[in-house]
Amino acid sequence: MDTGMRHDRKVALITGVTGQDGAYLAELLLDKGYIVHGVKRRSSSFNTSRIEHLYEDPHVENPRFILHYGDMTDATNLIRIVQETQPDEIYNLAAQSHVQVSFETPEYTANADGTGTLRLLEAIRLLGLTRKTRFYQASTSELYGKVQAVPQNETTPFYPRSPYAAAKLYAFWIVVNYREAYGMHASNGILFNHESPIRGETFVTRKITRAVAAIHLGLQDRLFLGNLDAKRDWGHAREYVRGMWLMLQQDEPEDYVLATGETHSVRSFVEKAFARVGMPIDWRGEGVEEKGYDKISGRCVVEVDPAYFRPTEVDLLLGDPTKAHTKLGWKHEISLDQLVSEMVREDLKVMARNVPLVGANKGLVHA
Ligand code: NDP
Ligand code: GDR
Repeated sequence: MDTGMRHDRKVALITGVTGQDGAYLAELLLDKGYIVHGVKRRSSSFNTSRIEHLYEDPHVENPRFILHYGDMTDATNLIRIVQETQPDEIYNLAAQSHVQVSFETPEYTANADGTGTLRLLEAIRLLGLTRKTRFYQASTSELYGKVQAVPQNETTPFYPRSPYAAAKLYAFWIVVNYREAYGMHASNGILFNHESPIRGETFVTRKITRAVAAIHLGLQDRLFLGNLDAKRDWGHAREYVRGMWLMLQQDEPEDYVLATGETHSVRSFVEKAFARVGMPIDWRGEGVEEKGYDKISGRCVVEVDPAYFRPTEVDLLLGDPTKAHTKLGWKHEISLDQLVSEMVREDLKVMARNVPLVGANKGLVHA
């Protein structure tokens, strides 16, 4: 099968296509007329809910969205997929992407996120595609880790604070090395946190908006969180995938920060989310004793659980996206308030539809 050569359309390969960013990016590229190949993992139950709306029956002639089973830990599999698809652009989004989980699965995280990136770059090189295939690497603001400077831009020193960030640090530099050593068009997008209604349920924003919806509907009593003081630069994923695409359309490969240039605490995100369902939050107590009460009913709805504290935390992320503004013409437009409203609204719809399921899931959101 040589799916890449049958059309004059551009061909893209997305690893991590079943994830938040993979789904938005696949949608964007299909809209732009691309043929999109996606790598998905085999799982014991369906893991394609985010891309179901893009699914095409593989029996139709010349499908434009094609899925391949694969894994970042399997080099021969990646080589075969790259060979079969002959992509013009590869977007490497696949990763064990949860920071806290990386403390529990450090070796796997290094393998998938660090060495996995090397495997893909080697596939391009071994197949003689270094001139044809452009490469996007999902790098991260977690690389900045222990704060060295604020705001953070492309020249701010890295100081990773988790096995996840250390693995992504290797991936960052191996991308730079393949660019310099082999002249590949390979770019790192240093993306600050970006969220959406399809964000993974155990990342803090989605955990909060799901809980707010469930508490509002009487399906859950309270929300347990870790560090309320952590500050993040949160944007909307739909806008960030456009930035990824723009990086690969440039004449020269470079690394870019994508961020909003604003930072907010987890506590402030909680307040904004509860405000959407008419529950103003009153904070009482300090440290692990801190609790959030609904000012109107007086009911406790937020508690701190130290189980969610990380062995080493990233306290403050604030990105400076000036380079992306200037060179890519990329700028975020969706505000944090709009993002929170959209997430709460969508979770209210989901919770209202899945009342029995929500009950069954209580207590399972553990990361
Ligand atoms: P998600 O966790 O939503 O998606 C990760 C994707 O990677 C999923 O499709 C997952 O498959 C897949 N995956 C995980 N392990 C493997 C593996 N071993 N082999 C193949 N596929 C695998 O992440 P996001 O969409 O939020 O993020 C996309 C990328 O961007 C990640 O690399 C992340 O680290 C990085 N990033 C994310 C930011 C954010 O704020 N969202 C910010 C900066 C960087 P499955 O669905 O089967 O689990
Ligand atoms: P992060 O996202 O670690 O920044 O990584 P996450 O939403 O998991 O945490 C953000 C901050 O919130 C604090 N926090 C909690 N986090 C979770 N998950 N659950 C809690 O209960 C909780 N309570 C407080 C965390 O300590 C942290 O400070 C995300 C991922 O998408 C990475 O893949 C990506 O690289 C970075 O964003 C940029």
